[in-house]
Amino acid sequence: MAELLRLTRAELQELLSSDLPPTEPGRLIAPVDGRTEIWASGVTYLRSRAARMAEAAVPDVYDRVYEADRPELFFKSVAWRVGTDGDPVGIRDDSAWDVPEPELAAVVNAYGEIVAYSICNDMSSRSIEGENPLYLPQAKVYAGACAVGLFLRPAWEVDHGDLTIQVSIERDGRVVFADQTSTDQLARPVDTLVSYLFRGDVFPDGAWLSTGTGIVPPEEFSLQSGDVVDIEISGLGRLRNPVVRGLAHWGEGRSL
Ligand code: DO4
Ligand code: MG
Repeated sequence: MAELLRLTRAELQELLSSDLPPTEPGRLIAPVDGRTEIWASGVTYLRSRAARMAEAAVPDVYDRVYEADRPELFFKSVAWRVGTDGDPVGIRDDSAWDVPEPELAAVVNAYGEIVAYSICNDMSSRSIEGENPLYLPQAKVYAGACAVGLFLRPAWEVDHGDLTIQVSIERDGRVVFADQTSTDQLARPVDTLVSYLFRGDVFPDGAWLSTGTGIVPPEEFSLQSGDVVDIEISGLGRLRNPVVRGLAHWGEGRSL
């Protein structure tokens, strides 16, 4: 994947139009490798602004960033930590309030061109982020905090401004939360988010930029160990992950 993200969009388009070698049977792993980084955007939907202002001890930072020219962008994961469909996602032992964030992800090459779209689950601790915005990295970056779709759809095949994002959370075989939104509710153009990411940094193996959540469960809801998070984005497929609490399940050398 990193090699593909070192191509220009035109080169990739040409490559994908030719006959590709057949894939070998085997377990599919997350389509992120090498020096490719995962970044995320925040407070790009009204729903996210409202939920964060409600939970936060310092609410006005969310209001300000929603209105500002400069978006909130934060580092989410290096490649080796990223999970994919079927892998567990984590909730922290020291967190009391946890949610998935089902998001459209833009996959960007080394030249800053969007070449594909996929799904990202930006798992988040609301209790840690809500206590103090300076705790954001601990709320967002931990074992099992990031899972992405197994498949990428070439950007030229997708109308990314009109995709339905759905999530359901199952507990003991029952759906305990379900909701949906559309990317037409995204307050900022995706290419503007990408251009801010590339303003002050270089990504020799490209980057994924998750575009923020438009779905936040109600305040009384928190994920539990054993839940299953199921995210679907129209045209981009599905990402299903069981939830585990703490580090006990994350064995050494295991793909996260
Ligand atoms: O401001 C904190 C993170 C916001 C976020 O992850 C989102 O809006 O999706
Ligand atoms: Mg998010």
